[in-house]
Amino acid sequence: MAAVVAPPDPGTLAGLYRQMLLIRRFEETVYYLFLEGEIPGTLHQCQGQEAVAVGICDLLRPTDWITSTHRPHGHALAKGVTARAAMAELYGKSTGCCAGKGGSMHLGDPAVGMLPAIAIVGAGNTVVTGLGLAFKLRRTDQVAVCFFGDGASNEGAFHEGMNFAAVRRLPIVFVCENNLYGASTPFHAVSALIDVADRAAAYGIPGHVVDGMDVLAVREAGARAVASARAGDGPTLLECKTYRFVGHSRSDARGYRESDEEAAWQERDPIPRLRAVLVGHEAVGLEAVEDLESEVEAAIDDAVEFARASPDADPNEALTDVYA
Ligand SMILES: Cc1ncc(C[n+]2csc(CCOP(=O)(O)OP(=O)(O)O)c2C)c(N)n1
Ligand SMILES: [Mg+2]
Repeated sequence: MAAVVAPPDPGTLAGLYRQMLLIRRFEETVYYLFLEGEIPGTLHQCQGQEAVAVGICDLLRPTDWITSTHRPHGHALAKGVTARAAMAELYGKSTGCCAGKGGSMHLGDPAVGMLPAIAIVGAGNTVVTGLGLAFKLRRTDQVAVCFFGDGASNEGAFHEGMNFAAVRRLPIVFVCENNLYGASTPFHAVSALIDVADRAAAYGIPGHVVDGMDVLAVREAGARAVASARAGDGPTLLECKTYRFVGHSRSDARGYRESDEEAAWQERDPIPRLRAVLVGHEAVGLEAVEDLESEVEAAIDDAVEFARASPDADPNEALTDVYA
């Protein structure tokens, strides 16, 4: 099949690397801040899965929308929530993207086209059809993307959402991040099919398996799906095979996984993979990559300082933005 996006120029490649690294460093930083008791609640982190959020969101416009899950940090940063606003939200500060009222599992901001994340597994798969239907009725060319996990693909809402989107030819891309586990349950124990993508056939829409550890592969497959949705040709299901390098949530010691399996996926880490391409690129090179890495470090340090210095969420604001 012919490519629908031009091969990424050096600026685009550097941008993809920067975004993935920003997400990785954000996650690594909040991991320690949480253990030190600075960040309340719990965390579901996405180290290892960065290529999916970044490869897809790079294709979207600010006016396109995404839905996300209990594991939303990467989606939020990739769609344009700033590191400051995301960090402050995790701290429960009034400067957070939801004024500190949502925390980790509800990151989002309508201003950048991200519905605050929904932690009910599979719920986004029907909510996204409301976005898609609105875009269609208003005759805009906006696209909605629904990020969800392999576990969500066994919820009724997954099937309802796909069926409704297919039958109404809604401008939606369903992006399954198949990280092999729903909490501690391996996908093969709860699905007779190996590939979630095969389920698309039941709804008469295209379904594709994508290497979710390769940001360029995700971007290429995503471009086709986004273009098709924007052109009015209806939804696509993309299944990105990926892996979370960390536990399901902060209390998970990962006893249900073999260390060989973890090591094999670590070998496919999408970040060093793209770094090698950039370092070897005649128009980029090591020095530019190192500059970019320093920038990311500074952005994360700045986000932490900003969050620490911000005021707590205001109890008087509890009901603001809750009811229309
Ligand atoms: C309807 C519902 N059932 C159960 C849960 C508890 N729960 C939270 S995350 C999760 C696993 C989800 O797995 P998956 O969809 O593969 O996403 P991943 O955690 O791998 O990103 C479960 C069972 C929930 N939040 N919502
Ligand atoms: Mg999963």
